[in-house]
Amino acid sequence: PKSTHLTDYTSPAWRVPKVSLCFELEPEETRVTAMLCVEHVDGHPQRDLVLFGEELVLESLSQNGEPLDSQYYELTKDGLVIRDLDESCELEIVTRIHPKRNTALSGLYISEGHFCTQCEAEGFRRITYFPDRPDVLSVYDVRIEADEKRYPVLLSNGNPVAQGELDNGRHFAHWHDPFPKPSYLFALVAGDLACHSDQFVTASGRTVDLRLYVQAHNLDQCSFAMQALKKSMRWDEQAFGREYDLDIFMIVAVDDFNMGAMENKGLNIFNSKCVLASPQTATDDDFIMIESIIAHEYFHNWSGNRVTCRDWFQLSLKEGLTVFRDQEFTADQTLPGVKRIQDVQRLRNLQFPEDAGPMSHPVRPQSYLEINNFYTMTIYEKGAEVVRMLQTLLGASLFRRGLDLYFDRHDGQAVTTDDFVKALEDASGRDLSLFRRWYDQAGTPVLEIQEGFDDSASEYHLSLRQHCPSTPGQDVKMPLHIPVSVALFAASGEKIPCGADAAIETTLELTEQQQTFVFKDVHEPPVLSLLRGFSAPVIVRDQHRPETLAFLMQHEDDAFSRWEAGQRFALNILLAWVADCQNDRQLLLDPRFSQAFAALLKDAQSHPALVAETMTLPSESYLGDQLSTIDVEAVHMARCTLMQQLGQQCFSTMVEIYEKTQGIAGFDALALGQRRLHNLCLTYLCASGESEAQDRALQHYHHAPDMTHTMGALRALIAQPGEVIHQCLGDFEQRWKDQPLVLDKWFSLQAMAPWPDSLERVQDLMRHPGFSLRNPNRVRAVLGSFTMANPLGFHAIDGQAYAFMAELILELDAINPQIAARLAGCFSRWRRFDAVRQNGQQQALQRILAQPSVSRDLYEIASRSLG
Ligand code: B3K
Ligand code: ZN
Repeated sequence: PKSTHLTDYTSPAWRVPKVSLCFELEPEETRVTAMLCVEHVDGHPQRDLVLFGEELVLESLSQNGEPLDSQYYELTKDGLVIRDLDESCELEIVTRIHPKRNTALSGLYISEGHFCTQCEAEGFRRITYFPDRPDVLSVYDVRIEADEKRYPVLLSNGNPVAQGELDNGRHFAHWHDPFPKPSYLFALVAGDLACHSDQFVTASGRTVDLRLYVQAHNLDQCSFAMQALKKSMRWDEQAFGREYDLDIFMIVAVDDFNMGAMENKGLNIFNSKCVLASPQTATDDDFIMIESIIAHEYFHNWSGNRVTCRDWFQLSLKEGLTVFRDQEFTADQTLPGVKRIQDVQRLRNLQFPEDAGPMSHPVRPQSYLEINNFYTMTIYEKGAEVVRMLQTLLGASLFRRGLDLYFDRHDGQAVTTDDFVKALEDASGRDLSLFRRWYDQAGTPVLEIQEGFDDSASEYHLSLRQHCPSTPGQDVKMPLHIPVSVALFAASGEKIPCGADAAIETTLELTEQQQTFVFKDVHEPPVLSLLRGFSAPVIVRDQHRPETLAFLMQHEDDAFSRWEAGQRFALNILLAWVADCQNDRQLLLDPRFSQAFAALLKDAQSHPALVAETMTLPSESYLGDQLSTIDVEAVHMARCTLMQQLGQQCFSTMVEIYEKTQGIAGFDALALGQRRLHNLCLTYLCASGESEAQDRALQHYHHAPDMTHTMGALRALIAQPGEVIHQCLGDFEQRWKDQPLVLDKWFSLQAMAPWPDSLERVQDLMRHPGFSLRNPNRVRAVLGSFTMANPLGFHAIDGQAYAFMAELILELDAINPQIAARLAGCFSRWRRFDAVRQNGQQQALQRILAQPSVSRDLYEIASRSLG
């Protein structure tokens, strides 16, 4: 397979200002008649019209109503090349496609009897021959014809124009989208769907119809998503001055979907998992996730749709920016500090390892084989961090001015990340040329610090040094422009002025490999608070002593930094314990940590959410990342033992907190935090091993008023196999076996359970009548959870899980390459393990690559992982 390079980009030779599509829908075979107005770009050296196409049957082709003679076109393996067209003409292309056979879920396919589409990144070429690239923008007219009984609802982008009856029980609908858009934003839905509707009045007073389409039996799970949509629409007006632009905004929920959701213009299509929710079926975390995805897709209407990407190398232009926007939205709805902590955790647990492994790539990659493999943590989460740093450097108001200029200047265009940075430069007057390196340089920078205090001069000196480990294809790294927010604490816990105008917090700008910053008028050796709010996506190397960490846990006023002090403290202990496990030493808890932990619990009443985050120990995968060789058993043992000891030592306090946070209702930040704490205390109580705790958990399960509590009990119990958890799991299955989205929680929990015989259990789950390899949610629930969240099971030393997964991934590849490729990411960290596990994973990757029919998606992941 051939890779695509950023440096090979050339602008399109042909424009397609207008497209009319007519779909004659039938599951087995659908006819698509496409009418393209094409115009050659004056002076463009390329004269041939190159159209992409995949899995299409060409029925006919004509220019201005005249059939094209076969000497003027050529069918290639990637599509269709047409020669000697008039400079400007109308091209009619009739193709046939096979929605029912489309198990890849890209292009037009069927989910639960409904037609739906997924065109990003390159699915439109599976619908018709087209210049399927994001820099070709067209106005779409879409006519859909289908059987009226089976498909009463017919939807596409834009505004509805007409609908009516046809012969033979068929009907049609006609949609027009006045905003020029790239083909990846095209969407069509047809089916027997129920509708939950509402309205929204925009800031300028236009009324927009809002519609949420779901299967009739899910109509009672729509109201939360609708509220979230309205909140998002209002928030984007208030926070960013962005108003909605069509007369109607639709969301459709489908059960079979490769990812979370898709921002098609005016017609967002969602994985039903990311829409449907009621307190009975969804946890607090589900609700928060749903709200943020609704917001994310809605925000794309400006950051992605009105202003889109020139090519797929610019993907983070829309994704990084939109993640940043949805993070800001959620922060505004809840507690900003807690939201920041969660985002940092996500980045560290998922993006840092990606950037430290064989799949590492810059926020703007240089090349790819299959673009669908590049919807990564780096593009999304690191991309959002890059935007956040820009905001930090410019300050909120200049940043906002820059964004306004960006949207204004590029409305209706397909642009690059450079255009984005340029708009920020022009609006702020700042030079961001050095900053641009963040887009091109892969890897997580490491900051090293050195402190000095000059008593006689009353000066505190802080030296910062940056370096970035080399990444595949990038050996030489340049210094980056890194905003480092700092504050200084006096021993009293008061902050010492350290910035201009005696500010108590300041942002240092590190632009060289090493710089020393001098703080004057500092009269005692201060305690440094570094990288407040996690002001840059970097790793800080320092040797914080336990006393300093305990001090910061107590006095920090920046939520992230306070949490961070607790995490570091726990991390130091856990890492020492991993070594102790490996050397058969006893695991003895540093009393300073128990004290700090106990002190933390005192704040449970006032800051439940923050305390809950701080009580949550670093994940096993993050711990593994800190070791030179990942030792899954020792890591698991160390972490479980710390939970056990903390549970034992703080048992009565936790019981107290648990009881005080019982029966909390409501969805405000306080209630969310209290419920989180409630469940977490139960987990610690169970971890203590006291039998009383198990009884409590069983009661908790049986009296759970909602799914948040139900899952709280199951999660607390899952750490230990036994009678109680099996009883609860059996009950859960009976209760929810007909609700696939809820049953996924049951699948996932068991696939993650760190019990012996994990592989057999996973194989059993796959034989469950509710499981199917064809449904991405089921695959993620069972196999995604097993490979990503059950290190003990997946990395079992006998290597059986590796071999099993290799075969399964190949089986899946024949059904759905995107899902197979995602899953294959489980082998990408193989070099980080011991020799036996390295060998097992290498063999799995080689087995995958030995398959002659392997897809491009899977080939790219497996071959890059193997290195
Ligand atoms: N833009 C889509 C992701 C498309 C993934 C294609 N493989 C959803 C989102 O990020 O909003
Ligand atoms: Zn997105």
